Amino acid sequence: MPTTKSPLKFSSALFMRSAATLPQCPPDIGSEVAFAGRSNAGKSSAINALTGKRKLTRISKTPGRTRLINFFSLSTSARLVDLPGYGFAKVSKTMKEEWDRNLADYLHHRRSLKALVLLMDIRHPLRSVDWQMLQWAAESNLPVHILLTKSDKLGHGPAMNTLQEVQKEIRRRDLDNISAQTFSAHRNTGIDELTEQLRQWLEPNETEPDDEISVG
Ligand SMILES: Nc1nc2c(ncn2[C@@H]2O[C@H](COP(=O)(O)OP(=O)(O)OP(=O)(O)O)[C@@H](O)[C@H]2O)c(=O)[nH]1
Ligand SMILES: [Mg+2]
Repeated sequence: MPTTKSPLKFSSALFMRSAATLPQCPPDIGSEVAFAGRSNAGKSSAINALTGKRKLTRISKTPGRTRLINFFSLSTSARLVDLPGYGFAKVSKTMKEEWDRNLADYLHHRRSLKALVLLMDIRHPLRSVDWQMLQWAAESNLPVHILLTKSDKLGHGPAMNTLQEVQKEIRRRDLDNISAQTFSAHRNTGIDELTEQLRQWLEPNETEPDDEISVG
């Protein structure tokens, strides 16, 4: 069967649709990677920086801007997903509970979800909700790539120290399949590393042998 040999082009990302609930999501086939994290962490900004499209997904100074699950297609079978921020408290309790329920529903039941990019403001990494997400991902065998965002807010030295601290803390908790990097959407730093990780997750495996190797 022919496989796509050309690498995924993030600049050709197209908005597909927004969904409030799981049944409104696009068909659950192919592969997708979701950008998750506390409200205001920089999820939408990271997707815009990655795709080089400043207006692909909405950014605001008002936390809670992304209220729906937004899907972007990269190819016929690969998608990026911009999730609403979790832990956002400035809406009514009922509304917050409804968002959290829909988000949990997506995370637990979406079969094409292959991995998470978990974003944390580099000045406030590893809050309790982030640990909950990391714990849940580990239990669900979902790999996670952490972006320590807004790294432009710290100098290079302090940013690297924070990265090392985060890596150390993750090793201490014995969680597998978690990687981390620093990132700045404003300075466009860390994009190559993120692109590389997403390609590994989203591109079809081209190394599968055509012929069966007989053993014995
Ligand atoms: N300094 C700096 N600010 C950033 C960076 N990335 C995002 N921001 C700012 O952080 C705020 C939130 O960014 P968003 O991308 O909307 O964050 P989000 O995680 O999508 O937020 P929700 O949709 O509310 O969950 C905006 O004011 C951005 O301009 C960055 O790399 N550097
Ligand atoms: Mg957003």
